[in-house]
Amino acid sequence: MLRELGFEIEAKHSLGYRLVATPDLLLSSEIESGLNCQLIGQSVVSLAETDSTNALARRLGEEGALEGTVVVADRQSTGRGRLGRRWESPPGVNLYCSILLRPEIPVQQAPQLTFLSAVAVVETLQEVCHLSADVKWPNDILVGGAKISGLLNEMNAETEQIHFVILGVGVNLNMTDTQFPDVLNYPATSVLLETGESVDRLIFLQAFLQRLDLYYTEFLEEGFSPVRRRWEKLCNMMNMQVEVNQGGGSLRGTVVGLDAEGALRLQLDNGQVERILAGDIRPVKI
Ligand code: BT5
Repeated sequence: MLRELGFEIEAKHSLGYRLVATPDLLLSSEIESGLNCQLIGQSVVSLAETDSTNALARRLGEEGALEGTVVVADRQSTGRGRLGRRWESPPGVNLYCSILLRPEIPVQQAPQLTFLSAVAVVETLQEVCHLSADVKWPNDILVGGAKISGLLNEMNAETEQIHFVILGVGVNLNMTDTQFPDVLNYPATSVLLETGESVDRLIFLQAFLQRLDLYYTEFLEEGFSPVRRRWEKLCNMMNMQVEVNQGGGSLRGTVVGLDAEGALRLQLDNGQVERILAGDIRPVKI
């Protein structure tokens, strides 16, 4: 069993076994121990493989799992992006995790939670990896224009009531060049590719969960404003001319911030400010 999990074990006749090396595996007990959180990480599920940590967290949520339950997998067989897109999830190198929350907020405010995880990922990259990243609306984290992390938040709700929200977080930590597929919609990168140094996934995960816990408790007490201000500081497309592609058509304007519900505020040339609820944005080259 231990060997299957990647532990290196030396067996000597009559002397028993000696553990030679522990892999960089994310074990629930190790994640939980030393975690200093109020709400997040009260229960941690860590698996060698699953289809998608978001899908598993949703199943656990439907079975009544506690607020703050964290699901982590070493590998995802069908890691998910938005709109049915795929998230590359090779084993042993990255972070794939989902956090289940049960906030008592109106349904239309649920998208605000995406920005909590975005800010927490960027600040953890800075703290643990000394790497500067910025946020791209709505759910990307970029380093020098290349995607290092993607967020996928899902909700289970009725008209007026949120049952739970799943914050899905993928961060490319130790992924190498050859582990990226040949064709991606946008350039992608990892911490290892950017800094030349590999990251201890356990340390990264714990630092991230602690930061997220801090911001989530602040959010429950003070609302969206503190997170919104932090996110706007980390967004390098603020005050920039962008094009928003919304499937059917596209819109041009200047990014002027987030509104109270997490929609992007885009000022059009005629001065009118549009609320953008979904879409892909890219800077307009002048
Ligand atoms: C996202 O979607 O960026 C959300 C990704 C969320 C992944 C996490 S992992 C844990 C949790 N469980 C899940 O099943 N999902 C979440 P989107 O904006 O649609 O971006 C997807 C696009 O990013 C793909 O079409 C590719 O072009 C590109 N891509 C795929 N894998 C990537 C990777 N590992 N790194 C960078 N880019 C990638």
